[in-house]
Amino acid sequence: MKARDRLRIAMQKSGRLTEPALELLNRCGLSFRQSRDKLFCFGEGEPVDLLLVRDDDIPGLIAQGVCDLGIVGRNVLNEFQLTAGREIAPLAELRPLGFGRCRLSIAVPQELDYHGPQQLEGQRIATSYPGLLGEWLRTHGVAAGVVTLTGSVEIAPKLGTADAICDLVQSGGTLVANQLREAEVLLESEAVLTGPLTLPVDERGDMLELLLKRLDGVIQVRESRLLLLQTSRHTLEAVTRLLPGGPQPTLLQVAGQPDQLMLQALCAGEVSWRQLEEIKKAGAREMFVLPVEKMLA
Ligand code: PRT
Ligand code: ZN
Repeated sequence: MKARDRLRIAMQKSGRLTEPALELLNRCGLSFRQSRDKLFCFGEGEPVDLLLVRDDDIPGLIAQGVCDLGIVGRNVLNEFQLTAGREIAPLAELRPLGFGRCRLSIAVPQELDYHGPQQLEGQRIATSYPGLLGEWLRTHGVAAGVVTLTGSVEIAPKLGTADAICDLVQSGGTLVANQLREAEVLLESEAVLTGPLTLPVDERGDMLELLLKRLDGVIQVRESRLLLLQTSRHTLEAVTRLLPGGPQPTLLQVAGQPDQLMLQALCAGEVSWRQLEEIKKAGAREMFVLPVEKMLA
C-alpha cells in the first residue's frame, strides 16, 4: 500500500447520514472543496479528504486500506464484522456520533400474540441483516429461516415470502403502515466513527488523534444544555435533586427578593418537557433551556 500523508474519511454520498456527518466534520474545523464527480472531496484547511460512497461499501474500503476512517451506522458496521471473511482485518467503533439513531428489530404481524423468541421457531424472517439476525437467533436458541432481501423487507409478510421481518425502525411508522409490530430489539444503532483496530503511525495518526479530540469536544458541547430557573430557598433542595446530571449548579441571589434564587446548571444531555414539568412541580419558576455553542473549561 502506498504511504499517504493525508487522512481519508469515507462517508455516505447521499442518504440519511450525509448532512449530519458533513455538519459534524465542519464543526470539527474541516471543510471540503467538492470535486466535479463528487466522489472525492479535497480537504481545504486540514490534511483530511472525503470519499463519498454508498454506506454499505464503507467498512470494506477501510478494511482494504483505501480509507482510514468511516462514518457509518453501527448496524452496517456490525453486519460487516459478522459477515466479512476471517481474512479481513476487524474494525473498531472509535466514537458513537449521536445522530442517525434507529434500532434493528424483529417485527411480527400485528394480529400475532407475541410472547417470546421461541415463537419464531420454524418461521421465515426476511432481512437485509442476515449476520446480525443469525447471531441473535443462535444466542436465543431459535431455529428460523433467514430470507435475505436487499430492500422492501417490510412487505415480505404481505407477499407471503416471510412470516416476520428484521429491519431498521425509527418512528415505527413503516411497521404500522404494513400491519406489523415490533417484537424484539436486536441492536440500538446510531452513526459511528469507525477505523482499523491499529491506527497508522505516521502523519495520518497525528491528524487522527487531533480529529478525535475535536470530535469529543464537539459531541460534548452538542449534548450539553444550560438550564436556568428561579426557585425559593425552601424548595431549592427538592429542585436540585431533580436536575439532570452535570456539575454542581451555580446559585445567584435575585435582587430585592432575599428568599429567591436564580439557579444555573450545565446538563449533560437533553432536558425533556417531562423533566421540566417535574422540576416545576418541585417549586421552580421561569425556566429556560439553552443550547451551548462552545465550551472551554
Ligand atoms: O445509498 P445508500 O446505500 O448509501 O443508502 P441506504 O438507503 O442504505 O441508507 P439510508 O440513507 O436509508 O440510511 C443510512 C443509515 O441511516 C442506516 O444504515 C441507519 O444506520 C440509519 N437510519 C436511521 C435509518 C433509519 N434511521 C431508518 N428509519 N436507516 C433506514 N431507515 C428506514 C428503515 O429501513 C425502514 O424502511 O426507514 C424505515 C423505518 O423508519 P420508520 O421511521 O418508519 O420506523
Ligand atoms: Zn446502503
